[in-house]
Amino acid sequence: MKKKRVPMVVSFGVLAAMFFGAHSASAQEAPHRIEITAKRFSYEPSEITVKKGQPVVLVIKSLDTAHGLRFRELNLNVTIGKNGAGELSFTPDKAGDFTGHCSVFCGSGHGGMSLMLHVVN
Ligand SMILES: [Cu+2]
Repeated sequence: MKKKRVPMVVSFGVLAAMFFGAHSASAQEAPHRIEITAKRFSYEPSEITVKKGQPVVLVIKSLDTAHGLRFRELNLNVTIGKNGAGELSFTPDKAGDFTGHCSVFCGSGHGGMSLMLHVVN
């Protein structure tokens, strides 16, 4: 009896590993959500790292006035209303460092309001 059971347990284990392996592979395709807060005149965090080829959603919330976030090189821009929120969904296709700037004039420190995006392989 025991001799017959062992191969069945092994093959079930292999099937389970295949199933869960495939399942976790598709779970990795879900966008990576990164929450960012914006307030005069900075983003928190001010630096983020994402993986090339992995879909990402940046969720930006304003804690005060209207702001925005633009990555000129990546052709991305979102504007956020007063105390509002906005999202940037994209899949980075090149590695490098990209600086995002606030795209809505928000006061005296607006020009220096930036966020560093690192895209790694
Ligand atoms: Cu601004």
